[in-house]
Amino acid sequence: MSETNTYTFEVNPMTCSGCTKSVEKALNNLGGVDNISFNLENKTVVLTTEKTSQEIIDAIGKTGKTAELK
Ligand SMILES: [Cu+2]
Repeated sequence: MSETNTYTFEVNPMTCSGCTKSVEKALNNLGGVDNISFNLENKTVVLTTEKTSQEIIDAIGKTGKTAELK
């Protein structure tokens, strides 16, 4: 079993439910990501994953957004 970690990322731009949907889709396509929870006010996403934080940043980057580990 792989080690899982919980990370918080700030994502920009993230202004509406369309943004969260595209990020969520990218994370689901990546796989190995659970408990995805968005906060639009803080522009953050919290998730649990066996991936590295860099893999998450790269996956979110493919949506044209930037992700920064908090
Ligand atoms: Cu949006």
